[in-house]
Amino acid sequence: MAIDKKFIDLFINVSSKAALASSYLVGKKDKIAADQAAVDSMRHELNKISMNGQVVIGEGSLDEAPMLYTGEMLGNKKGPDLDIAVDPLEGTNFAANNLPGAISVIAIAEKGNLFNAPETYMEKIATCKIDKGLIDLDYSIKKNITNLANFKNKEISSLTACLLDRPRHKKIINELKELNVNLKLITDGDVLGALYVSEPKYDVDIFIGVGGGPEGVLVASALDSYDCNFQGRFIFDNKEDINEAKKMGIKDLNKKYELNEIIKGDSIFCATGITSGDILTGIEINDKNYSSQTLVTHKSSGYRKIITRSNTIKE
Ligand code: VTB
Repeated sequence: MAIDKKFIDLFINVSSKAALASSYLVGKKDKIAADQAAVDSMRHELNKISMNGQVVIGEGSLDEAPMLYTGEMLGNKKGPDLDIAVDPLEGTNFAANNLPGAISVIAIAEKGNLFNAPETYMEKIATCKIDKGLIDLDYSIKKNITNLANFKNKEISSLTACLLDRPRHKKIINELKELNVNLKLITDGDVLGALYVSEPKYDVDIFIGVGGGPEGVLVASALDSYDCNFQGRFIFDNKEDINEAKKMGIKDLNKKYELNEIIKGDSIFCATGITSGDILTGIEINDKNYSSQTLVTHKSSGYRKIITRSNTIKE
């Protein structure tokens, strides 16, 4: 079964409005307020859609977050059963400090097809489409990079790796430097970080490292539509997370998840720029109008586009 194309427009509207709501708080040094504005808008807009939606990745659980919590039902119940993953404001630091790369993200799949990710860290690796078995989280950096260079018929020194700039990545960064791989270090926002591998124009050959698990699932849905390669492994390193994982039915805590285990079947992914970055222009407001840019994918129709829209701001 496919998700009807008419939903593409509806979800572009959801992420654009959330981005607009958050944009009023850009540079105001208040991450929580910027996030809350995006959350409130998303919830309001999602409830207008004819669907029987359920949040599988949201803003925490019911007791922690009043809105868009995992398990929350959304929509008017007069439509298909859908799984919904949201990150209303990905890059809260970017928005609070008016830095490039804040986005509003939503991904949708048919019920039961989107992995219900625990809120833990995840080891991730993403590249363009490659031959099976060429890149693996269990290989050394050297093996992955050499295999990728051979596959792309490129010199190792012309490859670029994107990673979150974190002390936990010191070893990987040093190994990449020794190999002469170019580095693109990002301070936050690893949804966009992983998305760089989707198109040659972004000039990133591999995304690697440890980031948020929910962000991994979100980006996997876009990478699936781009026919890219993604592997993820959750990190359960404390009792609480281990218990949570068990409650969620995860039996093998060290399992490596391939793309088709994270997202199955059809999906729609929308990411709207809040502040401008390498991939998306942020919200621009002119008097009573605003323009937004959204990266959209729809797996079954092969739709992959950056859509620019101008709309009137409703009071
Ligand atoms: C990433 C990134 C987020 O958190 O998942 C990262 O996508 C990972 O966590 O934008 P740490 O900051 O703890 O390393 C963010 O940077 C912030 O949620």
